Amino acid sequence: MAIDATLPYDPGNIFAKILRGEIPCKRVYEDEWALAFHDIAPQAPVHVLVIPKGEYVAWDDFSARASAEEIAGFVRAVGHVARELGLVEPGYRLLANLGGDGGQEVPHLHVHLFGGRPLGRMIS
Ligand code: IU
Repeated sequence: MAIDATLPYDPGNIFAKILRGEIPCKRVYEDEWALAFHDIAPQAPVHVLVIPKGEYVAWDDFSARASAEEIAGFVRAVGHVARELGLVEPGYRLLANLGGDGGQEVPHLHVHLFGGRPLGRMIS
């Protein structure tokens, strides 16, 4: 079910549990700022989620509240994962859903990284 991205952060959300190690994930990469893991329902041959370690519901509060260090760390982690997966050539797609109209289902910011096949104009 899509979420309201203006609600306060819920530490009981599933990605918070993954970050705390309470629920397993297929980890791709982790550093001080971010964790990357395979999506459980992949929409492409490569479908990885990259999440910040801080408590942010979505792009909105992350872009408004996160420190420059957190933002830089997260953005660098996304780029690093894509490079490590060999996706720069032939290419990839990043996607962040926000709120009900965006179709966001998990209330912890996550960037989808899609690749491994030609992706067409959009994934909707
Ligand atoms: P969305 O941007 O919030 O719509 O995407 C949530 C994604 O999280 C979606 O692709 C799910 O398949 C994925 N996911 C997951 O990888 N592990 C989980 O335990 C749950 C959702 I719940």
